[in-house]
Amino acid sequence: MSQPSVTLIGNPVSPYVRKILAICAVKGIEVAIDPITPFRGDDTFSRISPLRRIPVWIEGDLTLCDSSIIAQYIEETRPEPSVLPVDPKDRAKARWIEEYADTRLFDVLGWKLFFQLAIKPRVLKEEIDRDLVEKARVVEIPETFDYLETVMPETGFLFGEAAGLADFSLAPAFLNARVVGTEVDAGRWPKLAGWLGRVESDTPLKKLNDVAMAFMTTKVADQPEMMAEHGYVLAERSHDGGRAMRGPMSPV
Ligand SMILES: N[C@@H](CCC(=O)N[C@@H](CS)C(=O)NCC(=O)O)C(=O)O
Repeated sequence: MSQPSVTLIGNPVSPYVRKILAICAVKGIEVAIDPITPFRGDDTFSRISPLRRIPVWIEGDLTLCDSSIIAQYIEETRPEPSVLPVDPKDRAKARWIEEYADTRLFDVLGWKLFFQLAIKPRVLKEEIDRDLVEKARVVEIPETFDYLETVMPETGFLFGEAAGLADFSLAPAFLNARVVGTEVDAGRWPKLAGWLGRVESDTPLKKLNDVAMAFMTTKVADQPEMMAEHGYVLAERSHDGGRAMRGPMSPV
């Protein structure tokens, strides 16, 4: 099989990587994947991703960091089918939801839960900040879910009958929260729970979440092969540096 013209660096445990892979699935874009964990990136990875973050999109002489920049580039270069609503007001709202997902939601579900409870002990071999986790669970996550409940539709997806950028930005981090014990309580946040159920079962996120789960339970050395077994084309070169190292903006 010939190598796709795009390489995506990053593994599907990252909600930001699943955002991009879901958009690629909707638009039928083939990518070769280098499924590294950012904390294990090599020196070349530091050069092309100065924050040592995933995802990174490489296409010819273009290298892009940041899932929002990548998503926008994909939408501009492969507009069909669009992952944005038609109405300019709705487009702006969709971009706000992406921003909220990438900042506040990931702050609480990603950095304060998953990073503390899974990445620090397992990858970085560092101590968990239990107070931070407790505050996130008791105060910050409920506040975040309260807000999200106000933007959720009764049926369908955030902007209609097809899932798009806003849905694929928000939904992935809930898997990371779930694997460390935090679920959306459907009694307290019924619209959020209903929407999440639909995105996780009726869109490309279903398969991506399965792959993310498989990734988490596979030894590092076997992870690329596992991705290939799930039908992903592997990049010819890996940026895995073989050792754990924090990025310049990883929180404590
Ligand atoms: N704003 C960035 C955030 C990407 C990000 O934080 N990725 C995480 C993985 S989920 C990462 O690479 N973290 C490594 C680090 O910050 O050191 C985006 O949208 O791509």
